[in-house]
Amino acid sequence: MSSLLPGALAFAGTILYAKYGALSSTFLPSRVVPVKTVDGKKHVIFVLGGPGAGKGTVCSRLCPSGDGDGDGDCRKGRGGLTVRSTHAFFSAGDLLRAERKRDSPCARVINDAISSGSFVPASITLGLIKSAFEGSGAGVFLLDGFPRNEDNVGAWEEGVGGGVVVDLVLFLECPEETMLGRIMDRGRTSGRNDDTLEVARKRFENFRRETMPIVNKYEKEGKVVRVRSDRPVDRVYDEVEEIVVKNMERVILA
Ligand code: UP5
Ligand code: MG
Repeated sequence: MSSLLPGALAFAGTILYAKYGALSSTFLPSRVVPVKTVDGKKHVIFVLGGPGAGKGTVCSRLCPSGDGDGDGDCRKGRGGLTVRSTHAFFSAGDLLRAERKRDSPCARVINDAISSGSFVPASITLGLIKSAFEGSGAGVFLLDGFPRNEDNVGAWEEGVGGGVVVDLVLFLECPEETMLGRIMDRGRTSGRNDDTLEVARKRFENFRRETMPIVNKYEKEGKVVRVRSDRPVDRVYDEVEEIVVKNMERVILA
């Protein structure tokens, strides 16, 4: 019974956050009671793959937060992913798109990078990720679309380092023509100004040139788990869920 308490308090804390969205960031973390992990640290799974590989699709299904409070916490997952905020999902791209809508000094830099298919400076992206993590009581984060290049990895290692343990890099493998087809389809309704043929080509080029070396680097460290994502969504999801649940069982204290 007592082991349920941290989860229950974390849940209450995020409800408070939803209700009093204006709570200052210094006040908020004291309300968020973290889920306990085996080593007392936060853990992360980097979810990588080309544009349109299906990163957002599987992560949001693992983590259908859907409660609009912006804390990324996942309380309605299936299977082993239960009602406590054991894990949270953040998409680096979504964090950047939200930030560019604000009247922030970074908005223009973010918009220029996204709309040209290049990468936002690492310090901006990492700042948003760190704030998102700090506002969550989850033990394991699924981080979609980061790190994208050497700069991102350097910023992560310097700014986060061993403070958050990188458990896995979940890499969604998909042929480029399939990804391009998906982006073009989605572009009809997504409203994303980077879902055009011209920008998509640039995104693929940057993915091959800058992101693949990162995947290869983590592969040499034995951290990469590959999942083929050119298959029906349910099959991709089932395989990903198994990997994530196994990792959670290893990391989260009951
Ligand atoms: N779909 C998904 N899975 C399917 C399946 N198995 N079968 C059939 N259809 C499937 O999926 C794309 C589309 O395919 C959807 O319509 C879906 O229904 C369908 P989605 O899950 O959205 O794919 P995802 O991999 O998330 O594709 P996305 O386009 O979001 O990937 P990107 O990596 O290009 O975009 P992201 O949002 O991460 O980044 C956008 C930009 O932000 C970058 O180009 C960059 O400018 C900037 N950025 C940074 O600078 N730094 C960062 O760290 C992150 C982003
Ligand atoms: Mg996405």
